[in-house]
Amino acid sequence: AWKKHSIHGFTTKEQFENETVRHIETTLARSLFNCDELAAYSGAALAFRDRLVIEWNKTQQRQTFADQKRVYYLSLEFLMGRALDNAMLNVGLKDVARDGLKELGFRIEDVISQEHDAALGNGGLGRLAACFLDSMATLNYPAWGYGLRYRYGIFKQEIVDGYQVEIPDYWLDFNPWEFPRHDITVDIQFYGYVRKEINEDGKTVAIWEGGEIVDAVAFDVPIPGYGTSTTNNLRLWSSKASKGEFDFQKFNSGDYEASVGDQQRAETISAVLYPNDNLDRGKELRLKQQYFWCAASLYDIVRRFKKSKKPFSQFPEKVAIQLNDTHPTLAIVELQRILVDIEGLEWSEAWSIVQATFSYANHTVMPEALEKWSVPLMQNLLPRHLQIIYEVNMQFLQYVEKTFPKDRDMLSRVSIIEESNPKMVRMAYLATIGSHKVNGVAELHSDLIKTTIFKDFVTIYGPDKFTNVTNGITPRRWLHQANPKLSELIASKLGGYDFLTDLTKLNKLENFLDDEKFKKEWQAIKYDNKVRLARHIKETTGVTVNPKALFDIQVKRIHEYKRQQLNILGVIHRYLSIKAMNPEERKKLQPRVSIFGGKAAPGYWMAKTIIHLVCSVGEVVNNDKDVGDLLKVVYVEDYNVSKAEIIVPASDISEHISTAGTEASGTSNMKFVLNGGLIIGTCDGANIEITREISTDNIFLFGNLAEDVEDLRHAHTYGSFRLDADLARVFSAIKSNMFGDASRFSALCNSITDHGDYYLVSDDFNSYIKTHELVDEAYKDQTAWLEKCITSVARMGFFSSDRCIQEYADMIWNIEPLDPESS
Ligand code: 26V
Repeated sequence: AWKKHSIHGFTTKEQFENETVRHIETTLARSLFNCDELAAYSGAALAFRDRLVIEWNKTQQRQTFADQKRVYYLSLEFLMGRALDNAMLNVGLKDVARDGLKELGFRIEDVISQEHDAALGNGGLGRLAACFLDSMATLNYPAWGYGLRYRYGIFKQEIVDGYQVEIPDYWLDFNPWEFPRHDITVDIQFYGYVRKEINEDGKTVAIWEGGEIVDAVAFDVPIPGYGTSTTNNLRLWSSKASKGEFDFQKFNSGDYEASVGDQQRAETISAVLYPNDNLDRGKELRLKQQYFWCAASLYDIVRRFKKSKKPFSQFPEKVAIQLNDTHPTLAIVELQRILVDIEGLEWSEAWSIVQATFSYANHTVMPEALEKWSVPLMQNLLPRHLQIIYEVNMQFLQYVEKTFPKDRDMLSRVSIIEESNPKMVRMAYLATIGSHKVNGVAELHSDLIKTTIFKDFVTIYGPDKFTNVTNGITPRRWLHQANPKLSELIASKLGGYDFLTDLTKLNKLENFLDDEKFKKEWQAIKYDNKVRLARHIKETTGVTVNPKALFDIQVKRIHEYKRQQLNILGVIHRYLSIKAMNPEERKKLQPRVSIFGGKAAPGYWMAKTIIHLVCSVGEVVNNDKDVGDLLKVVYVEDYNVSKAEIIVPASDISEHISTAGTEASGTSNMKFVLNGGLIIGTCDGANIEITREISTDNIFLFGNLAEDVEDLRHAHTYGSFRLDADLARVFSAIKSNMFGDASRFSALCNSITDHGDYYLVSDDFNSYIKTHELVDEAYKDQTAWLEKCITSVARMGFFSSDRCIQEYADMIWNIEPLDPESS
């Protein structure tokens, strides 16, 4: 009887217009007479949302019915960016929407740009999670994402007088892409104490009592796949005071300040994304966030499994849980607690289930980013979980002692508990012990973790537990959406858009390297993309840049290891060279625009100093009449996903210049090459595999190798090192107050000249400068340059996140796709 009521989404322009107008007039209760771009966005978004919801419901039903194994991707960050453009393209109705909006009097680009980015992440790790969701849906995998619904995403960055200023990012005013599920709430317990009790079977059981309860409320976000009706779910948890806990007594007795205080404390848990990446500060609220989200997600997953009435022994056949870094490691402990304390399983049976369920991806080797939680903090907040961690550790250490009796130091090295003061829980070790697979995110990185942080664990478990899955990016957002003209040109040559779902098909582009018309079109598209970025730069910074100049771009979080300081010191070197030239020499120079963008963690003082140096250099260089178009230096404010969609397609060369061995993978390197830009980079992270795919002819590599870093650092510490002469000149210029009061930059300069140059800026400086000269040289031959770009794009197939998800699915999760057409 319900069948005849089943709803279908719009497919024609007229239907789209009807739906959009209906939403504007009824859902939003607005008159069409004062319909602005924001209203048009809202109406269009709601029209597309309806379409997604229909497929979303069907997908969830289908997946429940099929009863296959599902994967749950636990990530504290999902850097989604905008949803409307993506929904239009994935559903295949962007052209319909463009025509419809035009008839209603709007340009589709203006409508799309009304949307606020969903910026629930810091950088690469969060964007990777977003690309994975896209690929999992596109490949029809039954997959859910679980995260936190932060009220404030990553802060908005303003540059004021050359300094970063942070503005809160309140993004939830109007968010048509989320569905509150007030019926799906979970009680989450904190603090309290553990009591032991003998139950009726004579077994000792642990009972966690007391403390406080906070409610987790589910908000669901539909994740459409490209060219498939599969629409997966991203579930984000929001915290609120539990009904039972909210103190009406206090409220009624007039002490509503205290009562509202309790409420605010509860809501604080999901209030804000921590804006650090790569620095662990061990704050209690962060641990609360982690447990809140893990406990809610695990409750949800176990509840879903229990509906199937299967025994828990089959849990790992139905459930795979992927940990995005160590942030969700408490989920391991929570599942063990549920199985033992609540479901009554034997410890060892429960632990086998846990290990078979979880897998852990490591995203950094930088020691300051490795999570550790103080034992007293955990004892207070999660007393039962700490007991479980101690028990897991004891059994693990007993095994290690038995297996490696000769290595007495091994026990203290591999113990989950670091014997410091206070004692610390090492989350990466716990994640490794509780998982059946551990992976790094690029080959070099996966090798490095096996020889550094997890060396002993390779000895203990054997090498097969550790594997590599090189990161990837979704070609839907990072080619088709960000660079529609290039995507169209490629499609015209390859006979359709199949490359968007099988990126290796790009290799056929190499057949067109002699096609002059094709190459002209390619070049024209790059130029248009540069004009678009130049316009953005003009509007936001006031600086005029010449789109004919070489665009040299470094956009990513600001961090010493990523070495934006190397870049800006190189720019100063270029400036000094220009100043020393006569007009004849200057004429032969290749004009350049050096473009920087990225946020510094609010407490990361050195990173903020780097931003200030870039802005100060820009101030001088951009106003120097001797220089003109030969060099411009700009800082693009508030780099985020939607800005990346403008910036990435406009690069001639981009910089991926981390100290060798420090950048786990990098993913923007892939985005830039896929959009027909070349890169200058170190032998680090995925740069190495990009080189292998596209060949050394098409990339500008420089600098020392990871294997030499230790010795070079040693040379700095023991004084057997001399500062590069060019770099010394750059420092003199800074010290002469050429870029304003030099004292503002002294800590930055001293870190290189006096404090060990940990990131090896001086060691790589000469090779960096020389390599940039090669770039200038190569750019002069525009035909050869263009051929390098096209060849590189043709060889980028490997870096699709589809390939990456396929590897996770086959090697780690052991899950099968569920084809929507087959049922
Ligand atoms: C760590 C921490 C430490 C505690 C405070 C908050 C916080 C937030 C994020 C992180 C993650 C650091 C690791 C990370 O972001 N790794 C990046 O992962 C990318 C995706 O695999 C990879 O491309 C980058 O090279 C890597 O730096």
